Amino acid sequence: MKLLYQTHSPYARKALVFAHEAGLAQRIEVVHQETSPMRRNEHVFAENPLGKVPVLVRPGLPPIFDSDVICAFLDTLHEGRKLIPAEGEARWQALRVQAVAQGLADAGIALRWETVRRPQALRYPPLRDGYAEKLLASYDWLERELDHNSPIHVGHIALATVLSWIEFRELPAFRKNRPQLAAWFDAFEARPSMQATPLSGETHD
Ligand SMILES: N[C@@H](CCC(=O)N[C@@H](CS)C(=O)NCC(=O)O)C(=O)O
Repeated sequence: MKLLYQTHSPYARKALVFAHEAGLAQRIEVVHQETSPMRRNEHVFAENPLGKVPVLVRPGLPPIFDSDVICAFLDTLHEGRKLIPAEGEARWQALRVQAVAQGLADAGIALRWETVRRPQALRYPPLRDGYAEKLLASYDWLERELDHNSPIHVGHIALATVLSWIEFRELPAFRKNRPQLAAWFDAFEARPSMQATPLSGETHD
């Protein structure tokens, strides 16, 4: 299988870290692709009509996107403990943490448009502030609601990869006054799956 990937995408890294945690990384060839809504990438559009990474290209089968769906598919390919719990409250907790992590990535990208990506004259400060507020409220929620001690699940993977990206892009900081979240993240970042997938590179708009 090939993973259309970007070394500075939190979503792509989430899929790859999931593959490492599931013991599937050896079966995946990582292919770097630059994407931006202002820079059409034909290789990516050929597999995903949204023109976004990650995409999992499977031999003889249709490509799979987005990162949530790739993780769900990968979880069917291994015999170990499932990283997306099948039932009960454990399932809903994993999926809601994943939803918050996805929202953090979405809001973080939107915030970057309003701070560094859009030409200065087209930026809109009230929108910037609204996205920053979503980040801060989500950090507070995570400090209260994250299940630090449960076995690793897809929500943890999505969260660690997005928090790492938030620090990489110097978005509003999450550590101050959130000791539990910070300690959990530091421990997760030391895992081999995270160490094997460092972030690098700039966005090309
Ligand atoms: N919901 C998608 C989001 C994917 C996404 O936004 N990827 C970015 C890279 S960080 C992208 O390729 N953006 C290009 C574009 O918006 O055209 C997922 O979870 O995979």
